[in-house]
Amino acid sequence: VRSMATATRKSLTIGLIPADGIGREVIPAAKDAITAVRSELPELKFVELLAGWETFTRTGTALPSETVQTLKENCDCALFGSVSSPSRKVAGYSSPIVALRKELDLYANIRPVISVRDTSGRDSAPAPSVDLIVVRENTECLYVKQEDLIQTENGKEARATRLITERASSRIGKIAFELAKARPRKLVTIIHKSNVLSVTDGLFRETVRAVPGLSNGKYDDVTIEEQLVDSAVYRLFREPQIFDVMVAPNLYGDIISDAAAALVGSLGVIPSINAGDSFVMGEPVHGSAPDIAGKGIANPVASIRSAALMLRHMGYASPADKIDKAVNDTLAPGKLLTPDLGGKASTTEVTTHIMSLIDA
Ligand code: GGG
Repeated sequence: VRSMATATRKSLTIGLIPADGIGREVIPAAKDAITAVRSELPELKFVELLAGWETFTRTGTALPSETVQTLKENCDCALFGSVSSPSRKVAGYSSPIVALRKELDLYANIRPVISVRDTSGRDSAPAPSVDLIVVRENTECLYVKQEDLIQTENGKEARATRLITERASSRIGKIAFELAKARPRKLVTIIHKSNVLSVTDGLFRETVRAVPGLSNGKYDDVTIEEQLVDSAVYRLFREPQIFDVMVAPNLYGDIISDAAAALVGSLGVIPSINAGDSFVMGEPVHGSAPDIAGKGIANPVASIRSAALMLRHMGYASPADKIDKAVNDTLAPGKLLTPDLGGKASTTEVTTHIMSLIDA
């Protein structure tokens, strides 16, 4: 979306936060991919940082202040792996990724979903080609996590605050229009449910719709459409090719991007960046996958692509292109795939192959 000044940078310090589960297997692969394109980057420095459920169980905090301080003071960007937050409330625990996005004001979660090849396995009905970006607001909605549980005469009652502000909706809207402007189809679809949530989603919808009018004609060539979130999911599965840039409040964006991943074979190939005005953090969309953690079969592609997306966002387009090309050339023949894509390859085999193509 925007390039952070690259010309003057003499070194690039990248915070690595593998966190939990397969994050520890795929973030090293992303580090290797960045290292493989080092000749096109300033001097690289990597800093390993702690966060996550395992860190919480050992230290009593899921996001040590040292991690946040190091990111703010010493790092130019970061890569986050995946976190295994428990589904029940645990005293003193709070999701570190949600906290980090807020702490660093990484207000835009940008998730491109692109099909590389037909992974449906059906010769007669190939999967439709998908090329869309989910732009998810990253700091508010239900993720402000203001929840209360009270006891009433009829039993327990739980409430959550859903925060939607004009400021956050406007800045995420700008990101969506900026991305759409640079794409061939130049289409922004606003995802909401303002027929029911007319105040909160109504504000999101109106604010995003108002962005072009406040931009001195900059986005006049971008078409705006809108879809109720339920209908958007239906149409996403029926005719994904109708979408280009989908912009959504936090929770809808989270769900839609996981759903869209099913259209391109696996969550294991979907990258993202968490972007703010002065910092960017790459992050695979997948979670910590405890069922396969430690088995060496996690798909490294989402993390490697997240590294490329992060570099591209910072203005390092050429090394990002090299990484993306090596990933696509690895996936396209369909021969070297991890089990999530129907193959038998290991994390190391896929990573090594991608690296060999970068070096070629
Ligand atoms: N890399 C994405 C990720 O870790 N997803 C799992 C997730 O969203 N977890 C939220 C949490 O555990 O706090």
